Amino acid sequence: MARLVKVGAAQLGPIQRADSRSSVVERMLVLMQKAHVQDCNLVVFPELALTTFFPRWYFEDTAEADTWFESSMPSVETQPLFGAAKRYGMGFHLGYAEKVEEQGAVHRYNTAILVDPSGTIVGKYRKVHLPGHAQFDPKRKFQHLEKRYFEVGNLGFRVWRMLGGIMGMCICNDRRWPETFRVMGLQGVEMVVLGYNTPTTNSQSDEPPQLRAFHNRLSMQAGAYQNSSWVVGVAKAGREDGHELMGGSAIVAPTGEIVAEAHTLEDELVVATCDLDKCAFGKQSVFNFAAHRRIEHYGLITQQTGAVLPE
Ligand code: ING
Repeated sequence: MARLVKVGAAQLGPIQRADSRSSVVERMLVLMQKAHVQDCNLVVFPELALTTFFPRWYFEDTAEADTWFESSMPSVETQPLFGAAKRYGMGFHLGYAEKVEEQGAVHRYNTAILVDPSGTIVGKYRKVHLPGHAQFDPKRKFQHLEKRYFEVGNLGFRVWRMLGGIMGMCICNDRRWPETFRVMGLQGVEMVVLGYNTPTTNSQSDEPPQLRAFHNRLSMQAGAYQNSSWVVGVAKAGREDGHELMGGSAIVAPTGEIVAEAHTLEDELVVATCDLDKCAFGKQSVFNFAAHRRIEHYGLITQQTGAVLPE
């Protein structure tokens, strides 16, 4: 019996600074309803899906950025998403800015959760690879201040049994680092879901947009192929207060092939039926880790952070 998961990659168009969470949740509920009509088992929303991509804005007092964070999940504004999941019997993945008190101190993370079809949060992930910078950088065409507003995630790269398979999560820049997928691959992951907010242009160079779109696909396709896992990458896209974010939401098969892709920069549901059993051949052959990996030669990967050049 094939283990099928019908996935709805729920790309969001732009969210302006002035847009309320409730207005965004309304848009998300429309996408969940569309997914329900198509019998999806899982809906995947982007990174920081409830608000504009606020790390583009510099706040001298970082407490001013707290308006973009969620202090509870579900919250009053997001509760309808959990209700819809339960009503439809459909799981979902949501990215949001998390403000939490732990060990007697307040922490702020770029977070994502996995919610099962009963509307229960079954997994949480906090973004490990924070791109950009912590201080205002006048040399950049625009700011990317994730290192200012978020701490490095402290939950690692875990997997969870859900929807009959082994699910994993990461967030945006994480997809560019092979370690992200490999750590989940070493736990048998069969579907990695991730959201992203990726500027169409580079704040430090004249990198052409089509090259950045290529890197987006390359990162997700490589992660999928090299770990024989499905990968679902979902954009927040379009022009937010004058700043362009790329689209390109995609569902990638364990072979590395893109099976469905967004074609707009708006709210768009991209649907594919993913057979989790398609992961098995790669895991038993070319990427049979137990048979082929040689960890005695991989030491530098965890012993060294930056590159050390030869004499
Ligand atoms: N955004 C971008 C991303 O990794 C980036 C930042 C773009 C870094 C291109 C390097 C190259 O997709 C987030 N939110 O991580």
